[in-house]
Amino acid sequence: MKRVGILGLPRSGKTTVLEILMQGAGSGAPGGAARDHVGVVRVPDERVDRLSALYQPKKTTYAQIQFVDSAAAGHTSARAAAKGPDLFSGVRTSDALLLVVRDFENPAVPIEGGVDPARDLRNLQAELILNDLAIVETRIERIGKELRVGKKQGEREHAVLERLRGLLEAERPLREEAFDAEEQKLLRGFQVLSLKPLLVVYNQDERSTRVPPEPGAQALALVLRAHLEREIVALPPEERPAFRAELGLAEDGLSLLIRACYRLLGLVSFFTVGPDEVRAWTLRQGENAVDAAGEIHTDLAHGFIRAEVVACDRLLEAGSEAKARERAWLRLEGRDYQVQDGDCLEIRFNK
Ligand SMILES: Nc1nc2c(ncn2[C@@H]2O[C@H](COP(=O)(O)OP(=O)(O)OP(=O)(O)O)[C@@H](O)[C@H]2O)c(=O)[nH]1
Ligand SMILES: [Mg+2]
Repeated sequence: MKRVGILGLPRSGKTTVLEILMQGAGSGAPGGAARDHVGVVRVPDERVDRLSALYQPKKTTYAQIQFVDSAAAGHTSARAAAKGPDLFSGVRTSDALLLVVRDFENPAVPIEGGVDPARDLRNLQAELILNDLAIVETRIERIGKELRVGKKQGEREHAVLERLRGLLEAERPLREEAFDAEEQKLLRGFQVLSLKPLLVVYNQDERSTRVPPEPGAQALALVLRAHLEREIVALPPEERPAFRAELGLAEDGLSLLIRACYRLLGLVSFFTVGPDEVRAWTLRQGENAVDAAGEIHTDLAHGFIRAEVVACDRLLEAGSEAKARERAWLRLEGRDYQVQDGDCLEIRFNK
């Protein structure tokens, strides 16, 4: 399951955003700001509904994305100096970041210097870069020591780290850079934050007409009226559309956010079908049949032989796997097959 980490300055609306994502169902564990709140969000998908209508399975499972509401950003350096807890630990292993930026007036929640989302966004981005720089420098120091005592295997890593340091010192987020396969592999181990795809959310009130700035490569920005959206998800589902129409809001905030995360992460959905379960899974675009098998179970990836593939539209049109096979719409694909959005897969594997 893909994880999206929610970050933002204190009182910017992070928890409110998570509550919307949870469709007003509550975000789970109560607790103070320092504690991570986790929400698993069901991804609405009418293809799953249609497959489920066809198979009448015992169970229907939608794709899920996990959202983590982290502790507030800010004061990281002071904390680091005091060797306090890592404020970003909750989002360090996430696949993408959702940055909540305050763009609402609220006298009950004062903000130093007044509401200024562009300033806050700049500060947050700088915070991520500084945090990455600290990681990179610590690692450079350690490898430097090893190199001095004659351990040569760190040379390549050292070169990559020096490149990262140069970029970060120039205040360039790593997500905007191109890295080759070897560098990417190294980077994964560092868990750097400015490399993660970024969704910037301006949390706006009715008065604001600010437009978020161009967020750069591998990033998206959107406007959300979190306060209002939360009121809407607090209503029973059948009352929501009318209320939304009354307010002149087109798409609901929930699906807006989820679709943005899908696009940002370059996600595709694939399905497994049968009388027991119809289920949607997510992969990153470009991932192959073995990756798909691994999402389902590691055993399936290890013993992978072949995948039987049919596009879900075709399967729905044929009405059954047998009829799809008759029409030669089912294909056998090997390990390297790039899974397409909407594929139904059956993995053949050795136990
Ligand atoms: N007027 C107004 N108030 C908002 C809006 N969004 C959030 N708030 C309020 O601002 C306060 C902070 O919102 P939260 O969602 O708790 O923000 P947070 O980022 O999780 O806060 P911390 O976890 O304490 O850092 C709450 O009192 C919200 O009701 C908004 O769009 N308009
Ligand atoms: Mg909060």
